[in-house]
Amino acid sequence: MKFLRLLLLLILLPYGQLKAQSLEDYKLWLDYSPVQNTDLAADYLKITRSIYVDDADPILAKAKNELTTALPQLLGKKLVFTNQILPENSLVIALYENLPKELKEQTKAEIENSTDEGFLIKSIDLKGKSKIIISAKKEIGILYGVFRFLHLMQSHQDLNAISIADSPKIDIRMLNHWDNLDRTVERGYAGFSLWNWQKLPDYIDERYIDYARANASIGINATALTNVNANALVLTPMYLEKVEALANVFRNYGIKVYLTARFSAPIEIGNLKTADPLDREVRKWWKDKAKEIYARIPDFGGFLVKANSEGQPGPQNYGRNHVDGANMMAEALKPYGGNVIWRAFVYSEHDDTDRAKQAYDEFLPYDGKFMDNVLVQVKNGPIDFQPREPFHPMFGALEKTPLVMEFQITQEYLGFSTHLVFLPKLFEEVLDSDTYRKGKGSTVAKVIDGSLYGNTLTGMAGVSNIGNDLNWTGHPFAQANWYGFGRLAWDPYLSSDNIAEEWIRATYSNDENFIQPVKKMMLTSREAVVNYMSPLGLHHIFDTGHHYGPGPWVDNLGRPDWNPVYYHKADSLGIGFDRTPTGSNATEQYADEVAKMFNDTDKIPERDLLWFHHLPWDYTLNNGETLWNGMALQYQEGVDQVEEMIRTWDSMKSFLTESQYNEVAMLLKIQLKEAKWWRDACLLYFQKFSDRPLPAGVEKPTQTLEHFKSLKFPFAPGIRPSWD
Ligand code: GCV
Repeated sequence: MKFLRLLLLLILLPYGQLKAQSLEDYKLWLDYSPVQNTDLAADYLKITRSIYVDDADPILAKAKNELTTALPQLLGKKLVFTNQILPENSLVIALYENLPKELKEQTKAEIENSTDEGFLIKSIDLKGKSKIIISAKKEIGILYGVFRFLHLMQSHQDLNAISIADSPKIDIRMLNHWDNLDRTVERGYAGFSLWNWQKLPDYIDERYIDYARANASIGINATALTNVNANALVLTPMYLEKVEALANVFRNYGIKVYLTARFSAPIEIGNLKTADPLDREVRKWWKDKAKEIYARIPDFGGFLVKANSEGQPGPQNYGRNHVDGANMMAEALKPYGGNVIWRAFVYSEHDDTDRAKQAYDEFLPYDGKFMDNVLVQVKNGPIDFQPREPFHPMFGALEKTPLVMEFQITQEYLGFSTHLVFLPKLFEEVLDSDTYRKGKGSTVAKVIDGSLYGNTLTGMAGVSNIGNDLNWTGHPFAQANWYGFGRLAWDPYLSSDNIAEEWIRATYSNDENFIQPVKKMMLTSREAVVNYMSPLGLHHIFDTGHHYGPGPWVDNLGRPDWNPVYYHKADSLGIGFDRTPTGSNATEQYADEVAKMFNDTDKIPERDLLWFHHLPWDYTLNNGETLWNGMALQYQEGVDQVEEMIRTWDSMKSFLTESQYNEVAMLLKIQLKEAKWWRDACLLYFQKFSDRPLPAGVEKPTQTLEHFKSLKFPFAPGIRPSWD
């Protein structure tokens, strides 16, 4: 009996631990744990003494719900809602139009300056009594304002003299799910898709609601549910009914649903013989499809399209071009206010031009030719979500076409959800880059928010890292990348430093002794991964298919530009891709000032050196080291940085529950092992060309090159089952 009890205990123990861990992680940054600071808690109790909330609408009701969930947890007290706006209310949450005259007067200026999604949180004095007003022009502004207000309490901010008027700077703030209908997720590392197509439309998983809450809390207002490598079936009535059910949930959080539209859908599900965008029947098919969708989902966002890219069908299959294809769909969606988001991630197997140049070459001539409800979505860099890329030359070059920024939140090339990498640092670097298209200060952020060329429709998309893992994102710190993406889509001028701090406070702790070291760890983590994977501008040296581990030696794939050797071009003389006028001349696609900087080895930031130059192994770096030694030392530095991250995390133990500590500690250990794998595999391989010893300070390789080359991962997560 005793033995049986022990056995049972042993079996159940890990589950108990898992449960505790998952419950903590599941809450994301919406963890409303009690405010420990007693002065602040007393202030907050005063502020929430009597609350009036408009709730005569489903979105407003969600705002009230959130307060009802959060405040008792934060403050340990039941709420008192009043049903009348009274001078004695300490917290008034209402649409501007419903505010009494005296309150309108005190909020008018800020509300007038806000957009339809903006909000105001303001402490004011009325008849000698101070109170806080959360107001907005529209319901969604109230929901955003309430989430911000709760965040301020979560992060222990003084609310006594608060005055925050904030509106999003970008219109479409969107997640792109690369989720397949069989629930696998392309490049997904957090389990299966959240969308349970089999149980939809009748079964509404609680997760859909929590997903929507999390998104609304950071201002994400759009979601493309399905993979850009699209399946036409999602446009059939059976699936549209399921999509409608999701849209009904998301609408109440201000989130619009988009679908990926497979270009050949008229053939595959419409029984037509062609998908030619100039064919009358095809055009009618898309119009009818749009009508059918809007009958179900009146606020449907539109279509996201990957066409003529990596085997996806598109207008070029019929001798037409991207404008023909995009405008055909745009015409169908236009009567209902829908948009087409057309991706610019194109490169052709029939074109031997440097892959980094192809999208710009293809799209530049189309500038000004798209309908006004077409946006072109461009990846942050010209190749493919590498740990570091220079900004995409299309940003700033197209003046009349709204460009949507596409970031990848899921870590396809950054260690999946195993490595801790804080991506807002990468996003910020891109957004701050200066295109010089209208003189100094023409940053990518200004292109994206439309201010550089006065675009009226703007967008930012993030390829989601969310799955049905208990903690949503696989790695607890990967939650910060979802959070940070949302914050930057709201305001592309925020600093990654502030975002990290906001996230730490809301997720883990408000103690400075925890915040400062952990923030430092997060902010360094991006440079660490660049150092141990691809320093000095190296890129795309990943092993085939899975894009996880190193594979700089790969040279046997069907197309030259799928092979790492195409990108690093290491030989006995040196290493790097010459993209200056003596090479592929990709630099000519940038404004003169930028091209000059990239062309000149004295001016180019060293971080981009080998992206643009092929340089001898003995080339002298800024720190006086030869290129070979400097490169080797940077690989080592990446490893050292992960070791430092481990030390930091270890020293934070006292702030964490055991499970919180353990999960990250285990992941960091894997990260260290794999940082060494990257360092050793790359250096051993490049050493064959450099023919030089490893400099002092670089540790001896852990294995032979043959060993690293022999590693295969046929079942790595996220790989597409077939390229159809
Ligand atoms: C969805 C890269 C990825 C593919 C992805 C593609 C894209 O090539 O490896 O999985 O396909 O980008 O962005 O369309």
